[in-house]
Amino acid sequence: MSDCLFCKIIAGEIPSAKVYEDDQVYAFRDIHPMAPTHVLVVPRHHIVSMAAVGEADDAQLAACLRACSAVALQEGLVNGFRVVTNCGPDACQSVQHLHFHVLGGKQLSEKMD
Ligand code: DGP
Repeated sequence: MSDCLFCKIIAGEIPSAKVYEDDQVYAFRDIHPMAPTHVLVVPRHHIVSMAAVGEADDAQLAACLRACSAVALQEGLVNGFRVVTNCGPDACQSVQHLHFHVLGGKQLSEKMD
């Protein structure tokens, strides 16, 4: 989508700190990190959010989860990590392109809200 921030990052029109990529997924460091490792895993094909994955390709969704695992391994998160995706206004989704936050490198909060 031409007006989507993450589509522009994937296309290289906006710079990003790449961590991982494959044919389905692009992953880069969050601009406002909430943990020592905070990476955004994004499908190359535009999907708005988890609410829209019913329309998405199974291989692409599986690739996102595998990429989260690959990023955690690559970042050395041997003691654990968290994967979060915000969906819609109640969850404070701010970029309307499905993405998974991979967080780790410290003891994360028990709170999930
Ligand atoms: P969410 O609130 O779940 O939609 O997460 C969006 C994330 O995107 C947020 O943690 C900040 C990050 N972000 C926003 N703009 C940019 C950007 O231009 N570059 C990078 N690397 N991250 C961005």
